Amino acid sequence: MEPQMNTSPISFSKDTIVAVSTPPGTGGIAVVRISGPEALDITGSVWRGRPFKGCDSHTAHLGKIVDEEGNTLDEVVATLFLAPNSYTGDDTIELACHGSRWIQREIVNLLIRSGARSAGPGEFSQRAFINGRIDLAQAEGIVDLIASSSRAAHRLALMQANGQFSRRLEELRNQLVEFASLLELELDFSEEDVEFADRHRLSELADRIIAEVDRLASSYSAGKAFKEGIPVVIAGQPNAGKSTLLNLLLEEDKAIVSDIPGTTRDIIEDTREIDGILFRFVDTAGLRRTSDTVEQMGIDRANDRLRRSAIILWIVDATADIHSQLEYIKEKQESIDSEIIQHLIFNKIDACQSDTGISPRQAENMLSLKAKIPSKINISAKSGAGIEELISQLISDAKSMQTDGGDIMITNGRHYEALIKGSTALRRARQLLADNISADFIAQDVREALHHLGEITGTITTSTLLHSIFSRFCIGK
Ligand SMILES: Nc1nc2c(ncn2[C@@H]2O[C@H](COP(=O)(O)OP(=O)(O)OP(=O)(O)O)[C@@H](O)[C@H]2O)c(=O)[nH]1
Ligand SMILES: [Mg+2]
Repeated sequence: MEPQMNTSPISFSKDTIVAVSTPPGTGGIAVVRISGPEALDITGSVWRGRPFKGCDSHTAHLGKIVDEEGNTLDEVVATLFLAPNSYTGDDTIELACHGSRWIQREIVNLLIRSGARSAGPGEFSQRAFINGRIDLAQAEGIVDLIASSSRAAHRLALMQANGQFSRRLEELRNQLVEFASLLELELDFSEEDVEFADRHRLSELADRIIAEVDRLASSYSAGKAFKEGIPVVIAGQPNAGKSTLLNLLLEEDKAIVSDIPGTTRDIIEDTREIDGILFRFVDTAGLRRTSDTVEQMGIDRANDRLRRSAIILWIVDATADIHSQLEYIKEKQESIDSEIIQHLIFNKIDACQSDTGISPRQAENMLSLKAKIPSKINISAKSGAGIEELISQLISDAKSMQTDGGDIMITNGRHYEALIKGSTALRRARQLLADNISADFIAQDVREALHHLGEITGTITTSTLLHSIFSRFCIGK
């Protein structure tokens, strides 16, 4: 019942590859990495120091790199990782040299002249995959780990890179294999009329697997938000103080502020890490009915971002007509998913004689009941009053998104697509079970589901898929 491995050839050669693994530019030190069956011989031919042959793995050695004329290029520290205990699974040497661009380039060129080949993007990781050191989901986790820019994004990437996500998928695949073997059993005994009891058990198992696949798939929108920054869209009527609030939240003069209504025309956004969570704050054009074509284009963009946000801050100018603003917001909410967290922010409280006179309950009643508007927060974007309350609200919103998705969250679009395809195939199988269709038809859908889940970790791969994944890595990784 295991799916057929895709037999399209994965093109890889067992030659020895070399690249600078540290970022381009000048630094205190740089690391040149060489990996492959000839790594020790090729490096050894330009090395003046203790011979590598006979050295233990995971040891560091001081020596010199010399060119064909015997000129010293640099004094370096060579760290040895012997197969199979290296990142790639092949013999690997990391040369820590002085960080001049010239030295880096000369050492790489010398190693190429001595028999190594310049590595393509992600080629070290691709070898690690081919040698069975890591699976595809782990390799993608490593890319995310390198790019991670907040504690939350780092945690999600690590979970993927260290194989926690892969193990969960493996469990799911095992359950599917069990499902498939139960189907076989039914086929074997179909003459003996035990079908009914078996089908009940099968349906239960299918439901459990579908629920878990769906849970993983549904964690994607939150997972993606944690990775790229949780989109918090600031919206409201012109002059409400949206850009002033954006600048306050970003701690930077990012957007132009003026008392002319309609100052902001385009989307202005940036990220900031707060309490280990990356937020993406988005300022938008003031919402109003307008005959100005350019302003209307800005408002269309604002509407688009509102629909794609995770959190909306509806800014109400407390010094202007509150009722008409709330009416307008209520109208806007019609086209917004009720899953999006929304808050009412009354701004300019410093300029109000008294409180806004509207209780949170009254404000909530005026707005659509289906929307999640847990709070009304009074702030002054100008003086900063109330901003701590707003920020702690945002942090608790983000944390609630995290627990909604359970412990493992997916952050990769490729994994999401595979899970959705897997779930669709399983739902078909579930329906066939309910309709009492013969087991061989059901088995076909189960095989398809196994195929899609296998694509995530690379049990099932094609060379096109591998190429598209590893080409997104940087050179030297
Ligand atoms: N008194 C007071 N004035 C504020 C406050 N926040 C913003 N303002 C003023 O309100 C005016 C409009 O502020 P903006 O931040 O440009 O408003 P906006 O919502 O971005 O406006 P548009 O871009 O036109 O939609 C400016 O003169 C700000 O100085 C506040 O908390 N208190
Ligand atoms: Mg503005």
